[in-house]
Amino acid sequence: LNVRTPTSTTRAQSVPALTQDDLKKLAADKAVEYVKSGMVLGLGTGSTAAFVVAKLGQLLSTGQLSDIVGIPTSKRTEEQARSLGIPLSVLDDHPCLDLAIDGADEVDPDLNLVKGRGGALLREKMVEAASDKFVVVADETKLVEGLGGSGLAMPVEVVQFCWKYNLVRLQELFKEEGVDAKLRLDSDGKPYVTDNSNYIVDLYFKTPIKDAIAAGKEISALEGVVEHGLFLDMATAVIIAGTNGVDVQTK
Ligand code: ABF
Repeated sequence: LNVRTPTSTTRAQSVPALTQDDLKKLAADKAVEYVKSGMVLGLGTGSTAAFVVAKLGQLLSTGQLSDIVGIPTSKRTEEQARSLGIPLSVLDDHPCLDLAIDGADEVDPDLNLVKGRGGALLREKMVEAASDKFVVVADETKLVEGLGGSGLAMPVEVVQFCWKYNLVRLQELFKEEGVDAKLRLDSDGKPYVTDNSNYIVDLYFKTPIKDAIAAGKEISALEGVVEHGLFLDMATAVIIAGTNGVDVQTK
């Protein structure tokens, strides 16, 4: 696995040919090593984060972990955690978290992220911003040289009211870079509705975003935008599982 100049890197042994799910599970298992009994934990959303939640449930059931409280970042994660007997709470009651663990859609060399293709970006950002440490779990397909560079969506959560007005404004904002803005649809072809009853406009950049900090500020400044999927300077560690092993990159 080629790792781009992280501030610090540790390497585990290499592993034989594994599926993408195997890699996600490897990253998840490594992340759970950061969890200690008594912690208040942010529980991420998505298939990699689901492996984390499953492992936490297993450790609780065997008594290897106790007294943790989970703050789920989506209704899906809440259901999974509840089914595993993980005690749950909300930010209102636990505004300071010890640790959050979540997946990502893109990870750049400075550990900045695109998140939210799973649709849970608002709750993820709220929970992860409130966490003392935020550990990202991903497989190596998520590595990019620049955010927006994967050709896949960078989501923006918008209020339903006049969503098209905001879609056009988002498209205008990135006229120079070249972007396709599309309303996210669910499997029935209806607008996808988030856990917070909003819509999502997905931005498909033709080239990586030149200045992600500026882009984030400009998107946030649009009235009717609720949150965007740029998670900048938030991750304290990124655990990347690849065909050559597991890398832990820290800031
Ligand atoms: C969440 O799940 C999201 O922020 C991101 O969109 C997605 C990653 O999913 P997966 O782990 O299934 O690739 O972490």
